[in-house]
Formats: sequence, structure tokens, C-alpha cells
Amino acid sequence: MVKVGLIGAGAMGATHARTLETAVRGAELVAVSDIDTARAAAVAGTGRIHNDAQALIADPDVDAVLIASSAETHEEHVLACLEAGKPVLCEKPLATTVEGCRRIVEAEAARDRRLVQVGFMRRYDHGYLELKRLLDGGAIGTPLLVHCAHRNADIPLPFTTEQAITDSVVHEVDIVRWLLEQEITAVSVLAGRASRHAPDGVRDPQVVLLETSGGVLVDVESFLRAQYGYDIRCEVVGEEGTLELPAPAAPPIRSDGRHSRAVAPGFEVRFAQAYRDELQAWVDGMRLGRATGPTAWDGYVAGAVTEACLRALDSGERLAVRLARRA
Ligand code: ISE
Repeated sequence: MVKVGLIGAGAMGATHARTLETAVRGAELVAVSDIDTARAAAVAGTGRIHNDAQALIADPDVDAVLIASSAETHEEHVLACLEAGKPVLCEKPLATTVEGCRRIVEAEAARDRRLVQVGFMRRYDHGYLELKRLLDGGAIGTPLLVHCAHRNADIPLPFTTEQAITDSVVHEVDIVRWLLEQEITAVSVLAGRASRHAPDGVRDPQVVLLETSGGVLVDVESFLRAQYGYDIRCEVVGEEGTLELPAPAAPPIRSDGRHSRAVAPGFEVRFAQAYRDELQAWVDGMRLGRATGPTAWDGYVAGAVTEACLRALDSGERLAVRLARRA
């Protein structure tokens, strides 16, 4: 049994705790830490409560750490896990600065084995996996364009214009690199008329344009207050056809003169299968001594691209993405 310690018992931490306890083989949740100890107690089950994340990382009974605390704490906690030699699955973003992501990549490279996995769970979603399988098999020929939409029904405040890029569009950044196996080389960002549902001064929706090393153009609509539900779209246009991301099937309903299907209310439901398989792969990797999944380098690249997006939003310019040389 892999004994897991969870840092952060907010919405994401609670989802991970439930998934670990009910749907993942070979792991148990043995400790939880949160600045709010009552919140930690609510998700810990029979596990211990630590009011300090560093104490949880140092706990000799914790084999591996799952980080779902606020983004500003990620770097410090991941570095402490590396120092302690413990495998860590960190929610995105890996760190809030590009330099912070670099420090993690370097600290891990200085160790004798890979320890970091980043929580880009979409790579485990059956729909995206099928899209990649077909794309790799040549079903639509060479990809030319990708159209993405990232719509949340709503998002708890505070959630800024910038977070729409660093916390939400970051998923498209990762999934497009993974799907196409190409790097993102330039970015542009436009924010037009804001929805009346956006708080004063918050620019929502936004359109992000990513250009890849293979010349593919990727447009991403980011709309975090779309009201009607959680809707993630991805269409790849190739030289010989198109491929579209399937959403998990909701049964068709015919009622009251309408024929409809429900839209998922949020990401915890839409990506439930992906979260399960992500945690299972993490646990299996530890048991077999073979870490898999998104790496610290992937977290660094996503950080570098989103940081360029923030500068592009600010300046209104198209900006090149500069990456460090991979160690
Ligand atoms: C949230 O943090 C996530 O990771 C979700 O997948 C994303 O859709 C949402 O916009 C983010 O706030």
C-alpha cells in the first residue's frame, strides 16, 4: 500500500481524497494538512491531521504527497518533497513563476530518480486519448488547426483575468503539446467585450492564439462564466479531415417537447474518469518504481507559455515563447 499524504483540503483536495479512497487500488490516505484544520478533518477519514504542510511531508508514515493547496504554495511544497526524496503529484500550476518551475526541474534533475508528476489530468481522459490515437494513426492526415473552447459555468471568486490563463487555459497549453507533440513557439491574447457576469474589471471571455513549432494554429476560447455548464471542446482540423473531442455520453432526454442532453456541471464531473486514472497511474508508477505522466519539465513549459500569454495580454502583441535548454 502506498501511504499518501494530502496537502490542501479545498474542493480539489476533497475530490482527490474521495477518489483515492473509493476508486484507486494500492493506496490509502494516511494524512491531510490544510490551514483550516476543520476542513482537513472533513476529508481525512481515519487519516492524521497536520496543521503544517512541512510536518506532513516529513511524516515518516507518508510515502508520497498529493498537493492540492493554493498555487502560491506549490513550489515550496514540491521542493520540500524533493528534499525528502518523496514522490509528489502536484496540481497545476507547478509554480506561479517560470523561475520557480525551473528551480523544481533543477532540484529534481539533481536527484537520482524522477519524483514529480504534474496534475494535467486531461492526458488520462478517454476522449483525448482516443483523439490522440486517431491523430497518431493518420486518420485526418497532417494537423493544421486546432479549435478549443474552455467554458466553466461559473468560477468561485476571486478569479482574475490572469488566472483564466494560468489556471484554466494552462490545460489547453499542455494538452495541445501532448496531442501534437510540438512546442508552442508564439502566443497572442485578445479580450473583447466582457460578459455582464464577469466582476468589474475582469476580462472574460478571452481568445488565446497559440502557434506551434510545426506551424499549427491553435485558438482557445476561455470563458469562465458561461452559465450553462462546463463544456470543453477540441477540434483538430487536418489535411484529410477533422477530429472532435467526444464528451462522456449523457443519455438523450425527450421531454416537454424537447430532445436534449445534460451538460456536465463542473470539471470534477466532466473529468471524473480522468482524475481516477491519473491517480491510479501515479500509484501504479510508484509501486512499479516507474514514474509516468506529465513531468516537471511539462509543468515548466506550461508555465513559460502562460507567462508569455500574460505579457501578450498586457501588451497586445504577438510574443515568442522562449524555453530554457532541457537539462
Ligand atoms: C480549475 O482549476 C481546473 O483545473 C479545471 O480543470 C478548469 O476547467 C478550471 O477552469 C480551473 O479553474
